[in-house]
Amino acid sequence: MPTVAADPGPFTFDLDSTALVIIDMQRDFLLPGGFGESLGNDVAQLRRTIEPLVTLLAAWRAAGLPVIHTREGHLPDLSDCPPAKLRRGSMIGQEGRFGKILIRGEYGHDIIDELRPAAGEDIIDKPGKGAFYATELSEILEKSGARQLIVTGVTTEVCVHTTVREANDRGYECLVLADCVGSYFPEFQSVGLQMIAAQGGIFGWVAESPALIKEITR
Ligand code: TIU
Repeated sequence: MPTVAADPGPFTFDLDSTALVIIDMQRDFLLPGGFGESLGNDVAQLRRTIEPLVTLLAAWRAAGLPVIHTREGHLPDLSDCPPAKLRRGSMIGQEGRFGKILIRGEYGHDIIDELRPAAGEDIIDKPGKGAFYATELSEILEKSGARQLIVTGVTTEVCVHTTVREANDRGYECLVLADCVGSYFPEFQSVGLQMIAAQGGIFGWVAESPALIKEITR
């Protein structure tokens, strides 16, 4: 079986039961002039993931392996947005440069052009930070037989971490790709990745995408 050099040790996976999960690579978080930047964040810290993700996605698709995209966002009436989330994220639903912020169907809510989902790839719309909460992700994974997840996307310490923790508790093994996940805060990127692999891989494994690509393009 393919094995990738990773922290805290080699990650061995079965091509028949591994899915690539790309978390929230949405215009609202990544585009200059968008929601993320309007909060004072440096979107360059997230945009450095685009190029490695484009390369990984092409290799993953060429190998015929399953891809799942996620998007964080809410219904236009915000009925799926807990008041507690809205109180601390009052820009949600407000008009921004790319449409209503984090609202399904708006331009800014959708995935960046470079990583546009292909026909047949699953797209999970999630109201929370984790991709399992209030979504059909568990059913999709069960149906496909996936037991191992390659986790990518943004942001490392928020939606990536929450999803990895949710997955871990549900019995999935997660490999997080350091060059394909990003945080607005360099220190959170570094510590967030350390937290995954600490204590013998408490939440999973951490590797770089070229090592994985080598294994799927043999
Ligand atoms: N996708 C995701 O991580 N949502 C966030 O709100 N992240 C922040 O870092 N704010």
